[in-house]
Amino acid sequence: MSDRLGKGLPAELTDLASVASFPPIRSAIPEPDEGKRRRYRTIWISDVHLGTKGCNAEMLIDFLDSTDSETMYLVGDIIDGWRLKKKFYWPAEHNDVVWRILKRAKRGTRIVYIPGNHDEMLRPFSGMNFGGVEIRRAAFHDTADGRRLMVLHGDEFDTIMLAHRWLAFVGDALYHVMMALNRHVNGVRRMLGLPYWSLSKMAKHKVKNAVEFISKYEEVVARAAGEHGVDGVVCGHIHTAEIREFDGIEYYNDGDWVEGCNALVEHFDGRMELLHWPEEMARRARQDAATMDTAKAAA
Ligand SMILES: [Mn+2]
Repeated sequence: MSDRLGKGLPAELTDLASVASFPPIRSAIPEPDEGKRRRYRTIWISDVHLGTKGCNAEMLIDFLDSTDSETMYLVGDIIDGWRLKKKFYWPAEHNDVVWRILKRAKRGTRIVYIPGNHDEMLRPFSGMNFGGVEIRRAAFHDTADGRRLMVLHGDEFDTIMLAHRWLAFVGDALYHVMMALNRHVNGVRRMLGLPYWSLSKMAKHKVKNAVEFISKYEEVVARAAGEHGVDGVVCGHIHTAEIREFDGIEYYNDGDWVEGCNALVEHFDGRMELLHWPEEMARRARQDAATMDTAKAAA
Protein backbone atom coordinates (compact mmCIF):
# COMPACT_ATOMS: atom_id res chain seq x y z
CA MET A 1 0.00 0.00 0.00
CA SER A 2 1.15 3.50 -0.67
CA ASP A 3 0.72 6.12 2.01
CA ARG A 4 3.28 8.34 0.32
CA LEU A 5 2.50 11.62 -1.37
CA GLY A 6 3.68 12.81 -4.77
CA LYS A 7 7.36 12.07 -5.31
CA GLY A 8 7.36 10.23 -1.98
CA LEU A 9 7.17 11.61 1.51
CA PRO A 10 10.61 11.12 3.08
CA ALA A 11 10.63 8.69 6.00
CA GLU A 12 12.00 11.40 8.29
CA LEU A 13 8.99 13.57 7.60
CA THR A 14 6.51 10.74 8.13
CA ASP A 15 8.12 10.03 11.51
CA LEU A 16 8.18 13.69 12.39
CA ALA A 17 4.56 14.17 11.39
CA SER A 18 3.34 11.22 13.43
CA VAL A 19 5.29 11.96 16.62
CA ALA A 20 5.19 15.73 16.60
CA SER A 21 1.39 15.78 16.09
CA PHE A 22 1.46 18.16 13.11
CA PRO A 23 -0.39 20.40 12.82
CA PRO A 24 -0.56 21.22 16.52
CA ILE A 25 -4.16 21.82 17.59
CA ARG A 26 -3.44 24.14 20.48
CA SER A 27 -0.72 26.09 22.21
CA ALA A 28 0.64 25.13 25.64
CA ILE A 29 1.67 28.73 26.33
CA PRO A 30 -1.39 30.95 25.77
CA GLU A 31 -1.00 33.53 23.01
CA PRO A 32 -1.63 37.13 24.10
CA ASP A 33 -4.02 39.25 21.99
CA GLU A 34 -2.78 40.89 18.82
CA GLY A 35 -3.38 44.50 19.84
CA LYS A 36 0.01 45.62 21.15
CA ARG A 37 2.33 44.03 18.60
CA ARG A 38 5.04 45.90 16.77
CA ARG A 39 4.22 45.77 13.09
CA TYR A 40 6.78 45.40 10.33
CA ARG A 41 6.46 45.04 6.59
CA THR A 42 8.66 41.95 6.62
CA ILE A 43 10.30 39.64 9.15
CA TRP A 44 13.07 37.13 8.43
CA ILE A 45 14.11 34.45 10.91
CA SER A 46 16.19 31.31 10.47
CA ASP A 47 18.27 28.66 12.22
CA VAL A 48 15.69 28.02 14.93
CA HIS A 49 16.68 24.32 15.18
CA LEU A 50 13.39 23.09 16.63
CA GLY A 51 13.93 19.56 17.92
CA THR A 52 17.20 20.38 19.67
CA LYS A 53 18.00 21.50 23.21
CA GLY A 54 19.92 24.46 21.78
CA CYS A 55 16.74 26.05 20.41
CA ASN A 56 15.66 29.11 22.38
CA ALA A 57 11.95 28.43 21.81
CA GLU A 58 10.67 30.48 24.74
CA MET A 59 12.45 33.59 23.53
CA LEU A 60 11.17 32.97 20.00
CA ILE A 61 7.61 32.60 21.33
CA ASP A 62 8.04 35.97 23.06
CA PHE A 63 9.26 37.45 19.77
CA LEU A 64 6.36 35.96 17.81
CA ASP A 65 3.87 37.25 20.41
CA SER A 66 5.37 40.76 20.30
CA THR A 67 5.58 41.32 16.55
CA ASP A 68 3.57 40.98 13.37
CA SER A 69 4.27 41.53 9.69
CA GLU A 70 2.71 41.41 6.26
CA THR A 71 5.26 38.82 5.16
CA MET A 72 7.44 36.45 7.14
CA TYR A 73 10.31 34.46 5.67
CA LEU A 74 11.51 31.33 7.44
CA VAL A 75 15.02 31.18 6.05
CA GLY A 76 15.85 27.54 6.79
CA ASP A 77 16.99 25.21 9.56
CA ILE A 78 13.69 25.88 11.31
CA ILE A 79 13.27 22.21 12.22
CA ASP A 80 16.43 20.19 12.81
CA GLY A 81 15.58 16.97 11.01
CA TRP A 82 19.18 15.72 11.28
CA ARG A 83 19.20 15.82 15.06
CA LEU A 84 15.59 14.60 15.42
CA LYS A 85 16.47 11.55 13.39
CA LYS A 86 19.25 10.67 15.84
CA LYS A 87 17.43 11.57 19.04
CA PHE A 88 13.82 12.56 19.33
CA TYR A 89 13.31 15.76 21.28
CA TRP A 90 10.11 17.79 20.93
CA PRO A 91 8.94 19.74 24.01
CA ALA A 92 5.62 21.60 24.13
CA GLU A 93 7.27 24.96 23.39
CA HIS A 94 8.52 23.65 20.06
CA ASN A 95 4.96 22.74 19.14
CA ASP A 96 3.95 26.23 20.25
CA VAL A 97 6.35 27.80 17.75
CA VAL A 98 4.86 25.77 14.90
CA TRP A 99 1.34 26.56 16.15
CA ARG A 100 2.07 30.31 16.19
CA ILE A 101 3.51 30.27 12.69
CA LEU A 102 0.48 28.43 11.31
CA LYS A 103 -1.83 30.81 13.23
CA ARG A 104 -0.03 33.78 11.62
CA ALA A 105 -0.61 32.29 8.19
CA LYS A 106 -4.29 31.88 9.04
CA ARG A 107 -4.49 35.53 10.16
CA GLY A 108 -3.22 36.60 6.75
CA THR A 109 0.57 36.88 7.04
CA ARG A 110 2.24 35.62 3.90
CA ILE A 111 4.64 32.93 5.13
CA VAL A 112 7.45 31.72 2.89
CA TYR A 113 9.47 28.78 4.18
CA ILE A 114 12.85 28.21 2.51
CA PRO A 115 14.19 24.92 3.91
CA GLY A 116 17.86 24.80 4.86
CA ASN A 117 20.27 21.90 5.13
CA HIS A 118 18.94 20.70 8.50
CA ASP A 119 15.36 20.64 7.17
CA GLU A 120 16.31 19.58 3.66
CA MET A 121 13.67 16.82 3.85
CA LEU A 122 11.19 19.62 3.07
CA ARG A 123 13.04 20.75 -0.07
CA PRO A 124 11.26 18.22 -2.35
CA PHE A 125 8.03 20.10 -1.47
CA SER A 126 9.26 23.39 -2.95
CA GLY A 127 6.46 25.07 -4.84
CA MET A 128 3.79 23.57 -2.60
CA ASN A 129 1.71 25.22 0.11
CA PHE A 130 0.95 23.67 3.50
CA GLY A 131 -1.60 25.38 5.75
CA GLY A 132 -0.86 28.73 4.11
CA VAL A 133 2.92 28.24 4.31
CA GLU A 134 4.62 28.45 0.91
CA ILE A 135 7.64 26.16 0.59
CA ARG A 136 10.26 27.60 -1.77
CA ARG A 137 13.85 26.74 -2.66
CA ALA A 138 14.68 30.46 -2.76
CA ALA A 139 12.70 33.69 -3.10
CA PHE A 140 12.96 37.26 -4.33
CA HIS A 141 11.73 40.03 -2.08
CA ASP A 142 10.95 43.57 -3.24
CA THR A 143 11.39 46.14 -0.48
CA ALA A 144 9.08 49.13 0.03
CA ASP A 145 11.83 51.42 -1.35
CA GLY A 146 12.26 49.40 -4.51
CA ARG A 147 15.25 47.17 -3.84
CA ARG A 148 15.22 43.55 -4.89
CA LEU A 149 16.63 41.01 -2.45
CA MET A 150 17.37 37.36 -3.02
CA VAL A 151 16.40 35.16 -0.06
CA LEU A 152 18.08 31.79 0.47
CA HIS A 153 19.31 29.68 3.38
CA GLY A 154 22.99 29.84 2.46
CA ASP A 155 24.28 26.25 2.63
CA GLU A 156 24.44 26.47 -1.19
CA PHE A 157 27.92 27.93 -0.72
CA ASP A 158 29.28 25.17 1.51
CA THR A 159 31.07 23.51 -1.40
CA ILE A 160 32.89 26.77 -2.20
CA MET A 161 33.71 27.18 1.46
CA LEU A 162 34.68 23.51 1.86
CA ALA A 163 38.27 24.25 2.80
CA HIS A 164 37.04 26.13 5.85
CA ARG A 165 33.93 24.10 6.50
CA TRP A 166 34.93 22.66 9.86
CA LEU A 167 35.33 26.20 11.11
CA ALA A 168 31.61 26.71 10.76
CA PHE A 169 31.32 24.66 13.93
CA VAL A 170 33.81 26.80 15.81
CA GLY A 171 31.49 29.63 16.76
CA ASP A 172 32.00 32.65 18.94
CA ALA A 173 30.43 30.84 21.89
CA LEU A 174 33.09 28.15 21.81
CA TYR A 175 35.73 30.82 21.56
CA HIS A 176 34.41 32.55 24.68
CA VAL A 177 34.31 29.25 26.56
CA MET A 178 37.90 28.57 25.49
CA MET A 179 38.99 32.01 26.56
CA ALA A 180 37.31 31.60 29.96
CA LEU A 181 38.89 28.17 30.34
CA ASN A 182 42.21 29.62 29.31
CA ARG A 183 42.02 32.33 31.98
CA HIS A 184 41.07 29.77 34.61
CA VAL A 185 43.74 27.23 33.66
CA ASN A 186 46.44 29.85 33.55
CA GLY A 187 45.35 31.35 36.86
CA VAL A 188 45.85 27.93 38.48
CA ARG A 189 49.12 27.36 36.63
CA ARG A 190 50.43 30.73 37.82
CA MET A 191 49.59 29.81 41.41
CA LEU A 192 51.50 26.56 40.98
CA GLY A 193 54.42 28.44 39.44
CA LEU A 194 53.92 26.80 36.04
CA PRO A 195 54.52 28.66 32.78
CA TYR A 196 51.74 30.08 30.67
CA TRP A 197 49.92 27.48 28.58
CA SER A 198 49.23 27.97 24.88
CA LEU A 199 45.47 27.34 24.74
CA SER A 200 44.90 31.04 24.29
CA LYS A 201 47.20 31.19 21.30
CA MET A 202 45.46 28.22 19.76
CA ALA A 203 42.06 29.77 20.44
CA LYS A 204 43.12 33.09 18.96
CA HIS A 205 44.41 31.37 15.86
CA LYS A 206 41.13 29.51 15.57
CA VAL A 207 39.00 32.58 16.06
CA LYS A 208 41.06 34.54 13.60
CA ASN A 209 40.30 31.79 11.11
CA ALA A 210 36.65 31.83 12.19
CA VAL A 211 36.45 35.59 11.62
CA GLU A 212 38.07 35.17 8.22
CA PHE A 213 35.69 32.33 7.41
CA ILE A 214 32.61 34.40 8.23
CA SER A 215 33.87 37.40 6.28
CA LYS A 216 34.78 35.25 3.28
CA TYR A 217 31.39 33.54 3.40
CA GLU A 218 29.57 36.87 3.46
CA GLU A 219 31.53 38.06 0.47
CA VAL A 220 30.96 34.85 -1.51
CA VAL A 221 27.20 35.02 -0.90
CA ALA A 222 26.97 38.74 -1.77
CA ARG A 223 28.95 38.34 -4.99
CA ALA A 224 26.86 35.33 -6.05
CA ALA A 225 23.69 37.38 -5.44
CA GLY A 226 25.19 40.24 -7.45
CA GLU A 227 25.49 37.91 -10.41
CA HIS A 228 21.71 37.41 -10.23
CA GLY A 229 21.27 41.14 -10.76
CA VAL A 230 19.71 41.81 -7.36
CA ASP A 231 20.47 44.66 -4.94
CA GLY A 232 21.11 42.37 -2.02
CA VAL A 233 20.78 38.99 -0.38
CA VAL A 234 19.20 37.69 2.83
CA CYS A 235 20.47 34.41 4.24
CA GLY A 236 21.08 32.54 7.49
CA HIS A 237 23.02 29.30 7.96
CA ILE A 238 26.21 30.57 9.66
CA HIS A 239 24.40 31.80 12.80
CA THR A 240 26.04 35.22 12.58
CA ALA A 241 23.64 38.15 12.27
CA GLU A 242 25.02 40.91 10.07
CA ILE A 243 24.20 43.82 7.78
CA ARG A 244 27.00 44.87 5.47
CA GLU A 245 27.79 45.69 1.86
CA PHE A 246 30.20 44.34 -0.75
CA ASP A 247 30.67 46.56 -3.82
CA GLY A 248 27.11 47.85 -3.67
CA ILE A 249 25.52 44.46 -2.93
CA GLU A 250 23.78 44.38 0.44
CA TYR A 251 24.38 41.36 2.63
CA TYR A 252 21.87 40.53 5.36
CA ASN A 253 22.14 37.58 7.72
CA ASP A 254 19.16 37.13 10.06
CA GLY A 255 21.24 35.26 12.68
CA ASP A 256 19.78 32.40 14.71
CA TRP A 257 17.62 31.38 17.67
CA VAL A 258 20.28 29.19 19.26
CA GLU A 259 22.86 31.73 20.35
CA GLY A 260 22.08 35.29 19.25
CA CYS A 261 18.25 35.16 19.00
CA ASN A 262 18.02 37.65 16.14
CA ALA A 263 15.47 38.65 13.54
CA LEU A 264 15.88 40.79 10.46
CA VAL A 265 13.00 43.19 9.86
CA GLU A 266 11.94 45.60 7.13
CA HIS A 267 10.08 48.70 8.28
CA PHE A 268 7.21 50.06 6.18
CA ASP A 269 9.53 52.60 4.52
CA GLY A 270 11.95 49.85 3.45
CA ARG A 271 14.48 50.49 6.21
CA MET A 272 16.15 47.29 7.35
CA GLU A 273 17.03 46.49 10.97
CA LEU A 274 18.51 43.59 12.92
CA LEU A 275 16.70 42.86 16.17
CA HIS A 276 18.59 41.28 19.07
CA TRP A 277 15.70 39.84 21.03
CA PRO A 278 17.48 39.24 24.38
CA GLU A 279 18.27 42.99 24.45
CA GLU A 280 14.67 43.85 23.53
CA MET A 281 13.41 41.64 26.38
CA ALA A 282 15.85 43.22 28.85
CA ARG A 283 14.77 46.72 27.76
CA ARG A 284 11.12 45.80 28.23
CA ALA A 285 11.84 44.39 31.70
CA ARG A 286 13.54 47.69 32.66
CA GLN A 287 10.59 49.68 31.33
CA ASP A 288 8.12 47.48 33.24
CA ALA A 289 10.16 47.97 36.43
CA ALA A 290 10.21 51.75 35.87
CA THR A 291 6.44 51.79 35.31
CA MET A 292 5.95 49.82 38.53
CA ASP A 293 8.15 52.27 40.45
CA THR A 294 6.19 55.23 39.05
CA ALA A 295 2.94 53.56 40.03
CA LYS A 296 4.31 52.89 43.53
CA ALA A 297 5.49 56.49 43.90
CA ALA A 298 2.08 57.77 42.83
CA ALA A 299 0.27 55.50 45.30
MN1 LIG B 1 22.13 25.68 7.84
